[in-house]
Amino acid sequence: MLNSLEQFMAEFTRTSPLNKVAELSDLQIFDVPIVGVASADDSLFEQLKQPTAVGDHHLLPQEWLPGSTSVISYFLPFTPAVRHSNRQAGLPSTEWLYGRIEGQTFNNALAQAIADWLRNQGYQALVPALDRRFTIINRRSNWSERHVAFIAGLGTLSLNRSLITERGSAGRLGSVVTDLPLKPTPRYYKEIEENCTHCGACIHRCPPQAIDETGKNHAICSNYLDGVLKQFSPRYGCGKCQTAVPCEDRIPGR
Ligand code: B12
Ligand code: SF4
Ligand code: SF4
Repeated sequence: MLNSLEQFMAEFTRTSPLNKVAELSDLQIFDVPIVGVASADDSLFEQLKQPTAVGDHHLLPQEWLPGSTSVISYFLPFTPAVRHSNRQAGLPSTEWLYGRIEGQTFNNALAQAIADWLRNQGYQALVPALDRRFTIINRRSNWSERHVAFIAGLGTLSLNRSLITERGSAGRLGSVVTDLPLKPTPRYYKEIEENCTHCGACIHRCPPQAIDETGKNHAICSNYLDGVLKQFSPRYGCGKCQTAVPCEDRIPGR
């Protein structure tokens, strides 16, 4: 069943007009996603309620969808055209700005299409990011896609807090909770930041110097993004810490 779903997701990504930007010569935003599965009963979901992880408001899969058994998480890698355009220093490239805004519209459509596909097979499905209960409190959401992807075997966090997958960190994440029973993806890592070499390249890429050897200051990053929004509204973004770095499109050192 997972194979058929992955094929559906790949086809949707290849053919959806939402994954193209007409005003940028039909630029394709994302490559085909990689997919991981977590058991809805994985004890790590409970751990995310700790204040040091995400917080008490982070909902369990069963709180989103009673009776759920699996969480399907995916990473949509940006195409080389989007990634390479953002390798210059300073302001985000036009392609990256579209990747953030139009890219998220496509990401939402993909998540919705997965949920519809599952319902057509007779299963229940829910997209937390599109649910009316979804909220963000002090820059901490009640469904953190990076933490969910970590549990689903897709990759680990990093010095700058991005998730690093086997396709790198430059891309976007999404997930669907379902009562379809699926085999969980084994986690090939043990540590929270295992895929990051702590090389420090992202420290020097960050325009407002939000990153240092100890991690990333979300407030500095967020304030900088607010400034970018003022300049490029309705688009914004930055992602310099995810481009022209060794973890842009791979797990560094592998
Ligand atoms: C709020 C938010 C922001 C805030 C805060 C960012 C953050 N990292 O938390 C601001 C505005 C600064 C921001 C910036 C950006 N964002 Co943002 N953001 C979000 C959002 C909506 C929620 C994030 C959240 O809940 N954070 C929770 C806090 C607690 O996370 P944390 O501090 O990193 O967590 C630490 C602790 O949990 C600790 N820990 C302690 N105990 C334990 C135990 C376990 C088991 C684990 C796993 C961890 C753990 O480890 C973590 C690292 O130290 C998500 C979408 C979503 N619903 O998830 C997107 C998201 C994180 N953003 C994303 C992106 C792409 C960006 C930007 C690049 C902007 C852009 N598009 O140009 C930048 C920079 C990203 C970066 N380097 O972090 C992507 C990330 C993709 C990736 N590869 O990781 C996401 C997932 C959106 C998406 N749908 O794809 N973002
Ligand atoms: S650039 Fe280096 S230090 Fe920064 S997240 Fe990537 S691997 Fe880690
Ligand atoms: S998104 Fe930009 S401002 Fe935020 S941490 Fe990355 S490089 Fe710095």
